Amino acid sequence: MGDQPPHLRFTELGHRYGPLYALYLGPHYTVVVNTYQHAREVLLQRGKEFAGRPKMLTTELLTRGGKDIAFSDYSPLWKTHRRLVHNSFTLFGEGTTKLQSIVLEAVEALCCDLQASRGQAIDPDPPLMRAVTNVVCTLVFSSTYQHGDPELTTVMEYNDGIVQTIARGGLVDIFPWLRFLPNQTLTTLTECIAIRDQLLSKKLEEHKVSLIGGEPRDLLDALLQGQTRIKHNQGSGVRGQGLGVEQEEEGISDDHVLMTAAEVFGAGVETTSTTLLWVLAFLLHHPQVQERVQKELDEVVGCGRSPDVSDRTHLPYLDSVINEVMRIRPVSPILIPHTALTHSSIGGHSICKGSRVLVNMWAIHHDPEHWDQPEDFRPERFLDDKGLRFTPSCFMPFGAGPRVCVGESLARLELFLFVSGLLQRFSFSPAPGVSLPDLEGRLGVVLQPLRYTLTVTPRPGWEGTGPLNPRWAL
Ligand code: HEM
Ligand code: PLO
Repeated sequence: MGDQPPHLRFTELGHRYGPLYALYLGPHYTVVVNTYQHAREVLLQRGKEFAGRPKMLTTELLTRGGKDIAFSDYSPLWKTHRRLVHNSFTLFGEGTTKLQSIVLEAVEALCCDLQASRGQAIDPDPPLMRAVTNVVCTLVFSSTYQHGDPELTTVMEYNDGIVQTIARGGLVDIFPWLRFLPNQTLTTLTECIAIRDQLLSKKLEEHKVSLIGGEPRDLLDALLQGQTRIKHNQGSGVRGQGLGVEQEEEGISDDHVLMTAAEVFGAGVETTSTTLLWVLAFLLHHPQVQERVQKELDEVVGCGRSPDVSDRTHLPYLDSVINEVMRIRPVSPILIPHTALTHSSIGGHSICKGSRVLVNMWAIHHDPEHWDQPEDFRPERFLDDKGLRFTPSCFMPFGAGPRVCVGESLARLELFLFVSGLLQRFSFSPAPGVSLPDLEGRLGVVLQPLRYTLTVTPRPGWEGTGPLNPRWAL
């Protein structure tokens, strides 16, 4: 049992000791929540009381001491910062067609990449990673890269370096005194962060020089404009909005803008690419599900045009497949650790200020009290008996409450456009003679499937190579 990944170990301990228990992880008193009822208390009913984050060595390094959103502790400045990011997303992306066209372009490029495999077995990870990284690069700082661009390679390499070391850095975070030992992991992490910061600082400086008023070109523009607006308000002494003196002095610094860009980058790439890899892995195991999605796409979209967001309401089965994948393999199975900001309670048990709280979303998504045969992959559980969408409230892959994922709508848009675009054009099957993907996965910074291969077959009408086939020019 010692070798089990944390989400499974915490679930098993719940079966043994009851669903709410506390343990010491290194020196840290940690409460583990395994049921929907208790998760609702922590995330929603008393969400504010549990909206803190613990300080961890690796994430302090990653975020210049908490100048980001995800790993920063609760403070008035964090709240302003989170709101700024939210507004920037809305301003730049949601509700505009810009975001959709960025994603559709990446889907197109990915399809060309996959087409080029010509029936050979391939590992879907690198092309998916490239496509998703390109979306985020365009979204954050308006760069779109061609295949093999050295800057794209740098971005993918440093990101991978951070992912590998942050995951292994877990030990360092639990036992903080280990930081005094020579540690290759920390050295690599520091190096990758330096490369990331150099690249992003360059982008930031370029944006500052070329920034003009009006429509933001990308997220960096939107953040810089928001930063100026907030500074301006503070300058004119707006204290009535709960802005503390400390915040007026601090404000949203360039470091905050830089760390936000880095985080949107990291979160945008890791979570979306991993979810897409899980979708393909489950489709290889369940070819009948793949066929049913394709049938729905053929009926609703056909093959004369690419699927777009306006089709989403008419594709409930496709949505239910994405939901079922996020239920059965949540990429963030124990969310990000929370801390109690004040003395509080869960299920009537008192919880001291400063306690760490882990919400085990894995246990909640596999709780037989709420899900019939939770280990089975059954997208229909997200449909009612009329075939319409149905979302049980204990489905929370993005968390909930004050710390809910800020990228949820972006992620949902991307997942929809990628999955629909891919399944419209291709069928995915196991490579001949190779075993099906392992479905257990490995918990690093996110819960990922182990590497696997598959074969890509163009569907009827999509056989020609890209530009030769008029349909590819849609
Ligand atoms: C936080 C899930 C995509 C940005 C989180 C949390 C989860 C999550 C579970 C932690 C909630 C908590 O601690 O209570 C997911 C999933 C995604 C996804 C399943 C895709 C399938 C994204 C994307 C972005 C993003 C695309 C950025 C563009 C963030 C940020 C936070 C966060 C900044 C921290 C929020 C905070 O602490 O206040 N996400 N996420 N995520 N996510 Fe996502
Ligand atoms: C991924 C590697 C990047 O280089 C840095 C980074 C920033 C934000 C993190 C992300 C990493 C991993 C996934 C996280 C995300 C914030 C929210 C998201 C933890 C470490 C999830 C799903 O919880």
